[in-house]
Amino acid sequence: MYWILLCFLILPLLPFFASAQQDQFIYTGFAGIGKNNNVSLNGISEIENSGILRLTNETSRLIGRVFYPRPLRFKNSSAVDGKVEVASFSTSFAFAIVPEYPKLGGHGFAFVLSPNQNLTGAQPSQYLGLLNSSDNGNATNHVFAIEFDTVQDFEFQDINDNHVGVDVDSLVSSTAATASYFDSNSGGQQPLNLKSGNTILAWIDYDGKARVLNVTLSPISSKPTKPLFSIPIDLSPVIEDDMFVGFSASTGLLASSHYLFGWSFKMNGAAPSLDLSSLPSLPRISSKRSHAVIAVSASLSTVIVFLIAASLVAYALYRLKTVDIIEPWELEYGPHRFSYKTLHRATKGFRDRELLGVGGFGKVYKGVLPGSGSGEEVAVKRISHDSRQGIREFVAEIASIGRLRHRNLVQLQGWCRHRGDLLLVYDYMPNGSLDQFLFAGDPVPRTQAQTIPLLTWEQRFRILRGVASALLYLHEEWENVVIHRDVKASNVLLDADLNGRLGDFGLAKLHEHGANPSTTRVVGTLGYLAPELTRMGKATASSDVFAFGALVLEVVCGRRPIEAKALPEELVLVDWVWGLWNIRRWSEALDPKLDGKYDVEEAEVAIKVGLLCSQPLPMARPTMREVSRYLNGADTTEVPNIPPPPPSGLYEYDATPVSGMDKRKLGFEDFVHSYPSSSFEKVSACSLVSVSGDEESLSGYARIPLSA
Ligand SMILES: *[C@@H]1O[C@H](CO)[C@@H](O)[C@H](O)[C@H]1NC(C)=O
Ligand SMILES: *[C@@H]1O[C@H](CO)[C@@H](O)[C@H](O)[C@H]1NC(C)=O
Ligand SMILES: *[C@@H]1O[C@H](CO)[C@@H](O)[C@H](O)[C@H]1NC(C)=O
Ligand SMILES: *[C@@H]1O[C@H](CO)[C@@H](O)[C@H](O)[C@H]1NC(C)=O
Ligand SMILES: *[C@@H]1O[C@H](CO)[C@@H](O)[C@H](O)[C@H]1NC(C)=O
Ligand SMILES: *[C@@H]1O[C@H](CO)[C@@H](O)[C@H](O)[C@H]1NC(C)=O
Ligand SMILES: *[C@@H]1O[C@H](CO)[C@@H](O)[C@H](O)[C@H]1NC(C)=O
Ligand SMILES: CC(=O)N[C@H]1CO[C@H](CO)[C@@H](O)[C@@H]1O
Repeated sequence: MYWILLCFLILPLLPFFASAQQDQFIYTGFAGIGKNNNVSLNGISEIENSGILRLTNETSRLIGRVFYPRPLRFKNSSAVDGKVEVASFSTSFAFAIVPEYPKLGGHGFAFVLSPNQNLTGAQPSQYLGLLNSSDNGNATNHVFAIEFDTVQDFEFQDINDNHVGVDVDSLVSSTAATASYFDSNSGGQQPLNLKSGNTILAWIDYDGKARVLNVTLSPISSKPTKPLFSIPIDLSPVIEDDMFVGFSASTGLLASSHYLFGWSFKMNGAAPSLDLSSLPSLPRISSKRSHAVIAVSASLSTVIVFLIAASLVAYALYRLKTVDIIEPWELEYGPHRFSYKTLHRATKGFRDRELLGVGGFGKVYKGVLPGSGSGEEVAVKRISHDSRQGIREFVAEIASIGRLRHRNLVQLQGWCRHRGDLLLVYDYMPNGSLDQFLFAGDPVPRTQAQTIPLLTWEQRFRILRGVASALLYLHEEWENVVIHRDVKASNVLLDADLNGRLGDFGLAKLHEHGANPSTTRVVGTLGYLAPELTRMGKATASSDVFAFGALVLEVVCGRRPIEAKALPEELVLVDWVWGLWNIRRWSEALDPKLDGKYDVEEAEVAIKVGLLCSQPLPMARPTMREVSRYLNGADTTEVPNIPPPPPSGLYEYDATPVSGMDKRKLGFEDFVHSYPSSSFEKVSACSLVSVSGDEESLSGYARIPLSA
């Protein structure tokens, strides 16, 4: 017993090397490893005192790598019989990804085999420090990687923002799978969140004879019996005789800290296994589990199974007894109340086929209200509310919102409370959301986006006027001031005549009241968030104006407020347009898809309004009343002159606009970071929707027609 322990203690402390043919090494933590002798660090990677190897921190657009310092021999091209076979190899490592903002990774890391350690010319962000835009996909790269990618890049046809992919000389993965692991207890694949901040073990095994590559993940030390994927692949064309092995990670506009806790590798054999309990771990994650705990938990699990069974029975009884419990106070808001049964039937039991979209606030289903002749089409939004506390305020708020009426608002017809869920019934908008139309030509998986026609200039301008008048109504024309808080293209829905209608108004406010009243949450979407909002967290009419400005520019330019695929790499739309305005070349900012067919005066007014609304100082921005007047007048001389771009030279046309974003982000970061880590989850639970290249993670939903 003890000698086993002793081996565990002594052996893994230092890497050891067997014969040249059977290269193998194991790092159980990286403490005391000579930086240049035993591993090569490059980029910003660093070994922390705790023995954790940090590939990147949360600074934007950086690359961090680590390599085993000597190349390993993978094949022998000069073998006599001409049969060039890649040696089998196997590796195992423990990693964690801690994103700067919960749920928004940036960008991921990869296990890599490369002919050299410096990967010259490689870019950060979506390129993961492996390749760049000009050499991506070129077979001369000889770069083989398994990516652990936390951002969905449509450019590379990524399947989602939580996947593992096989990259052969290209960031377009030849095989990709959503991160998950095989759980032998349940006998099925369990989902795994790469950017959860928890330690994850990965195994990569290549059988050179059978030419089969296996990739396996697990949150615990023991290797699952089934890999995540097992694919036939011949690595001989991509692998050169001598290759370096290591890891490369990168950050983009959004960033994550990427950590490695241990790494083992072996040629022609299974890599020595890593034991999570003997590896260093991040301070807030207590992964240490003594054997005693496991023994106790075994017996505990029996108890838990019993408890679950008991509560299932109780739940079943509860269900039998009642479907709808109406509390007295709910009757106060009577007229708008639908019964759960009605909505359940209207949406055919909330089945997935009726799903119109998934947004920050919940799922939206299409429904047909029973009764009335042909049946009225509605959109039903289902919002889960974690605590029953506060649901009364929720409903009061909803009931008052239900009294808002404006031709450019998506009408709320009624509501229903069912246990912890709130169901909101809206008019059905047959033409889906505005962003779907604006970005119709972009490659979009899983929709028939190609069939969506482009919006003409007249349609765009009318939509902008409509949204402006809806916001004016919310801000000034109703009995109370209503702040929308989440103005963005995916919240602008189009009715049958392609009029713009603002949806989701008031909901953001409900989400700012957390279960814990002492915390508020940032609600909004990066790129539309006014700088003061990210600092103070207090939404005002002028933060809505800021978001409207971002929307105007988006509609006029046909680009997202923050775009990863543009210019050098990332484009902050307002910086770019402001730069062009300043040098009197604003017409270049107009959506090229319009093909020059637009009204010059209207376009100039729109751009001016967009910029006026985007001013960093809230006081400087116009009110919605002024905005409405400018748009309706469509007379550019009536719109005030645009001040020069905000100082510090952030808005030059030619310069990479990233530094501008950093400034903006700083405020955001301060805000988010000023909360205890427990409230991070809450922030993420609402609609901190990400930015463009990065945004794809969530904008996928916006492309299915998202009504109400
Ligand atoms: C690290 O490298 C140095 C020089 O190559 C070598 O002497 C030393 O034994 C290595 N340390 C370990 C732990 O392998
Ligand atoms: C990340 O690392 C870089 C380079 O080591 C450093 O300049 C930067 O301040 C670090 N950022 C954070 C947030 O620690
Ligand atoms: C490669 O193969 C040739 C022919 O079999 C042999 O002479 C040579 O030693 C091998 N080289 C290495 C490095 O194994
Ligand atoms: C890249 O690395 C190789 C060795 O791996 C070295 O010979 C070469 O000089 C390096 N190039 C640059 C530009 O650092
Ligand atoms: C891409 O990398 C190659 C080297 O692999 C380099 O020659 C080229 O200049 C790089 N291109 C860009 C746009 O950085
Ligand atoms: C691949 O790279 C090589 C050398 O860098 C270059 O000559 C060739 O044109 C590139 N091929 C493609 C398809 O880009
Ligand atoms: C890869 O996975 C398959 C299927 O589980 C298994 O039969 C095979 O032995 C594995 N190969 C390696 C090299 O681990
Ligand atoms: C452009 C577009 O898709 N228009 C559609 C909007 O919705 C109406 C009613 O469903 C359709 O008739 C239009 O074709």
